[in-house]
Amino acid sequence: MMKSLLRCTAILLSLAFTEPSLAKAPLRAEFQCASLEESLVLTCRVKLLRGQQGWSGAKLRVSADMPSMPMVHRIKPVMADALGDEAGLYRFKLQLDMRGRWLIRLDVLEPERAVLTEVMNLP
Ligand SMILES: [Cu+2]
Repeated sequence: MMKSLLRCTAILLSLAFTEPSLAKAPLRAEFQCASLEESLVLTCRVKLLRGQQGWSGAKLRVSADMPSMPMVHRIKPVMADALGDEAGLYRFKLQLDMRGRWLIRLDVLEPERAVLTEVMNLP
């Protein structure tokens, strides 16, 4: 049933624009996404990490765009939900409107601002 299981544990660079402190470990996110057969709904878990520590309590907004088709898609942003069973674990569901290569954008809104991105292929 889970036809396309997209796994990604890439280390993402935080495009942080508020934290000048070099003492802080970088923020990163590990995505695990899946879509049901024929479906354009991408269901993801994301683990937010500060160094090796799961980072809980963040407010996360998720959106997506196709790098190859800028301004064409209008994907409704969603807020991620915290999954209480593990520190730093969140989940979200994105309704996409096309197969192909998507750039998932994670906006960390609280307690500090950062942007994390990940490329996902919806085959
Ligand atoms: Cu497109």
